[in-house]
Amino acid sequence: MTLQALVWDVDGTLAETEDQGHRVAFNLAFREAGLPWHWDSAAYGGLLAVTGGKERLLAWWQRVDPAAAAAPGAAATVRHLHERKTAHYLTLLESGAVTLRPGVQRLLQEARRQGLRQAIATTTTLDNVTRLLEVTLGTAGSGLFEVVGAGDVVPRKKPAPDIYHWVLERLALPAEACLAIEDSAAGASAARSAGMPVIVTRSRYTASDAVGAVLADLDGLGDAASAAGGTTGGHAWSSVVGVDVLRAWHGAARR
Ligand code: XBP
Ligand code: MG
Repeated sequence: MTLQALVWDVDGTLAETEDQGHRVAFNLAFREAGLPWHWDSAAYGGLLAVTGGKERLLAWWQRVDPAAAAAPGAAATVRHLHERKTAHYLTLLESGAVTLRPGVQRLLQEARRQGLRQAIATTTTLDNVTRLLEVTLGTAGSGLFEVVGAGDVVPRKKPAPDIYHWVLERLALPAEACLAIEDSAAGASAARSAGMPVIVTRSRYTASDAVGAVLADLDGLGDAASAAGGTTGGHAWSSVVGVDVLRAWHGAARR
């Protein structure tokens, strides 16, 4: 089956959003609420094992103060803290704290020119996606994506396949006609469980993730200034990821 759509993850894949974005925003929300919590860069890597900001917050709270995290009103506190975190994150995006990873804009535009359909499947909040696309790609940014699956539209976040199923239903395509671009073990697992072939462009916090079977395991998409590197089909690979390369990998997987 020929490749018809690219399905992009956001955090870690389109942009390195976690360390300078989400983590900073969580800490601002904690300080504002008078909480003595602070997530440093190193500790945050471990916290990412729980996907979803509200879920991550609750898991942390259960670890540091299980009684308080189980008390009535805890869920409302998590919701409030997360709302404030999202507000801080949006402000950070507007300040230019986060930029697209090398090669992302190039591949998005090339895919559009070649008539590939494009969608997003992410765990993060929809407003975060919309604002990231606006500040990095301008007002036409969101228009590149036919379907945006984000956050709480599904009950179970990655590594569950739910968000990929949600997106596939709206694209009205079989999973094998698509290719997911992910950066983490949880993301790769979500796509694979939905039956979608996947490539991984590892990000700051996912360098040592066990990503499982993927069409290509790379350090990025690469650009004219600097090639991407990694492995595909058990062989070392170094070049720039373009639509032709994606079509070849996708085709080889289907044979
Ligand atoms: C991203 C996430 C998100 C972000 C924070 O995972 O797990 O929780 O860290 O976003 P993926 P929210 O890249 O696999 O989609 O706070 O809006 O949930
Ligand atoms: Mg990701």
